[in-house]
Amino acid sequence: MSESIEGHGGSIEGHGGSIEGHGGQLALAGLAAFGVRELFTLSGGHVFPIYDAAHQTGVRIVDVRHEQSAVFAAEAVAKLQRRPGLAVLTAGPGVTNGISGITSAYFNGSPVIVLGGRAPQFRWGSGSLQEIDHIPLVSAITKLARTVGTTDEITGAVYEAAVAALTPHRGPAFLDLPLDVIFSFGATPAPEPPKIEVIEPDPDDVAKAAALLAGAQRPVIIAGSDVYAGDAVAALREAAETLQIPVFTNGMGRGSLPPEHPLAFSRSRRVALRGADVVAVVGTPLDFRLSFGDFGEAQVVHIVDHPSQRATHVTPAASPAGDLRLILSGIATGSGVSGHTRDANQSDHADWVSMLRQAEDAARAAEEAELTADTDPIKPSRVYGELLRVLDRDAVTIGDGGDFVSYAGKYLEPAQPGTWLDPGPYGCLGTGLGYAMGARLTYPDRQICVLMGDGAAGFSLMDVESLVRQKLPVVIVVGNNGIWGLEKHPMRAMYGYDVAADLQPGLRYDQVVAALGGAGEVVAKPSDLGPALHRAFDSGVPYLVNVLTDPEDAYPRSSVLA
Ligand SMILES: Cc1ncc(C[n+]2csc(CCOP(=O)(O)OP(=O)(O)O)c2C)c(N)n1
Ligand SMILES: [Mg+2]
Repeated sequence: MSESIEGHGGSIEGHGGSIEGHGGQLALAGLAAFGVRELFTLSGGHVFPIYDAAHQTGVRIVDVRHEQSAVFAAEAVAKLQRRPGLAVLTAGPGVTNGISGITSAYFNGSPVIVLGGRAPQFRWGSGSLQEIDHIPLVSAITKLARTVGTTDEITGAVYEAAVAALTPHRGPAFLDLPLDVIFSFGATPAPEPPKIEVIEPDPDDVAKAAALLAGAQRPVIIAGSDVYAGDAVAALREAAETLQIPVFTNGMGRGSLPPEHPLAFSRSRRVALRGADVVAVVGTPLDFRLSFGDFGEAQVVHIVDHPSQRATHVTPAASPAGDLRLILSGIATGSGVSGHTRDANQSDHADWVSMLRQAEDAARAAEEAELTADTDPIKPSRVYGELLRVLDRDAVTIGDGGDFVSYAGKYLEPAQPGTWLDPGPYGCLGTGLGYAMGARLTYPDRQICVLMGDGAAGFSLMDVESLVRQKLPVVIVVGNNGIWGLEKHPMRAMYGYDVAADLQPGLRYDQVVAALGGAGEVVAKPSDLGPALHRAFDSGVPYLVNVLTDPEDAYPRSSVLA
């Protein structure tokens, strides 16, 4: 079979398993087998050959107004679709503008590929435009970072980068392509169909974890992003149902069990962690979101997708590392549990589950007043009370902000896995519109809704222009309290005053969106929220609902920084 893709002055030929073309064509050829259908970028001459290759091969070019949005969009694609998301950044400032996005992908274990331009190597050191060695800048925040030295190597290097990004523990990979390398022509063998290594867990580690969970009286599972990334949601559910273990979730793990599932819990986490005798944390680090793995008297089982992810600051009672499907299935079947069968050892934990259900129900009942609060100014919780009525079960919700997004995490309940995007433990503001772009491209027909603080809005709102131009409608709900709430309230509490924490009150972010070609409106009364949200989802354009919320309202939290 012979395939030919005509390029600008070149062609990519498949003759007996070899491909030829310019550097851009050779780069995209390296990703052909990975299902990459789009690239996110902001124009720069250093990477024109990649655009030419995309243009010729039907890879959609989605261009943005700040490189961080390109990387965040690629990350959303990677997170939601579990395949490489591609960002193409021009040399120098293009790459450095992408650094927060790459770092977020690194913290989130997202398989993002960043292809950077690079000043020509034939006169390296002479002071070419945008000449900087990116590799030292990105080495600490990628799984693989290197400069491709010859045109013939490009396909193989890109392929290798994609395999590295997809191999657990997943994460971003970076290549830069010097101007003289990418504009030249070369030839290379066609890559083999990719095989991603399945990491076999140590059976003794699995047996230890299985025995602890099977023998526990008051077990709890906390499932995080790698459960979704590792396609282990079904295995998680099997383990939870077989052993009757209550499940809490964070990150992309949210929605692994639908909210109505008898073992799905969210509000009673504190009660659960205080009362548990065994806590199994699956596919997420024992970081600040999980009190650093300190659950009082409970024994900790840390289940990770690669040995590198084992916590070093705690000593878990067991820590199986490897393919999460294998580990969770092993736990479900009592794999390697010696001395007794799982059934004989298993209790149904009925009292424990029902105690947690009572705590859960009580917390939910107490929230009702918050969700329906009819105050002036509007309480942020009321925004979520209204959204819960409007959102479809498969809606993708995205959080970008401080307190306003903490409420989103609390009140929005993803009904399916892979429908919630937050910035993850790196906590970078500004993910909002990039994530929305990636989500809209992934799901052309679903509701895509960004929950944004007014402060967070400043980082990416200009990319409404990119969304409008590329016909990617999304709904943006801004909790406009006129402050950097998650900073102002803590600073006041600490110092008795605050600085650098005020924004313009009542700012018309909706008019910004309208000026960029979208639409929007201000909402100042609780009763206007519902109709405004319906108009937003019906509008078919990027639409910003600018909700003026109460600046005195502070999300109740125990710790901000540690
Ligand atoms: C890029 C970046 N800069 C600064 C911060 C620190 N920070 C965390 S939350 C927050 C306040 C967010 O304010 P806003 O988006 O208005 O949400 P609110 O808390 O007011 O609801 C800030 C500044 C951060 N996390 N990321
Ligand atoms: Mg704010």
